[in-house]
Amino acid sequence: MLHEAYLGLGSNLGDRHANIAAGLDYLREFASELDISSFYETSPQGFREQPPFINIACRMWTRLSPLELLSRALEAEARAGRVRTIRDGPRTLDVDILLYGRDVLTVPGLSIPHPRMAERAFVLVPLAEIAAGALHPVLMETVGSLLKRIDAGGVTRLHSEV
Ligand code: GSY
Repeated sequence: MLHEAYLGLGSNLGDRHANIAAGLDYLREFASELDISSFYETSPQGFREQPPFINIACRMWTRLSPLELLSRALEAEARAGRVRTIRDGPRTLDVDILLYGRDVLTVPGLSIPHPRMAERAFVLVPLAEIAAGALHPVLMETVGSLLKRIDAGGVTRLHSEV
């Protein structure tokens, strides 16, 4: 059975475009369809003393379970050479599962929907571009409606997918 999942990708170390493009190539191995937002340059949120990020969102249809998808997300990060040092610090590639259909799930290492997505402009702006009508199954609001509630400053559209 195919499941619709939304992922967010980000990079602020090394060749940010290449890191995200490589992450997308890897996702294509197990996505039967992949829709990709534009690339956005975004100011760092959380730990602010770090370089700007490039963030994107994508929608896929996949046969993978949430935990299988998590394991592939971690593999994509590892392939990009990600080393976990400072919490919330710079990274070559970050791959977060944002939504998985309307599933609500919390297990060690994984919460779906992503627990901080509703407060993050770097998530909601790219996501709203491809899925303004997608429902957050806990807040019971669409992505477009969540975006209207936050300050979307610090997010600049660069270009569509390369
Ligand atoms: O999991 C998200 C990593 N991250 C980001 C990010 O991807 N983009 C921006 N702009 N700020 C961030 N802070 C953290 S942590």
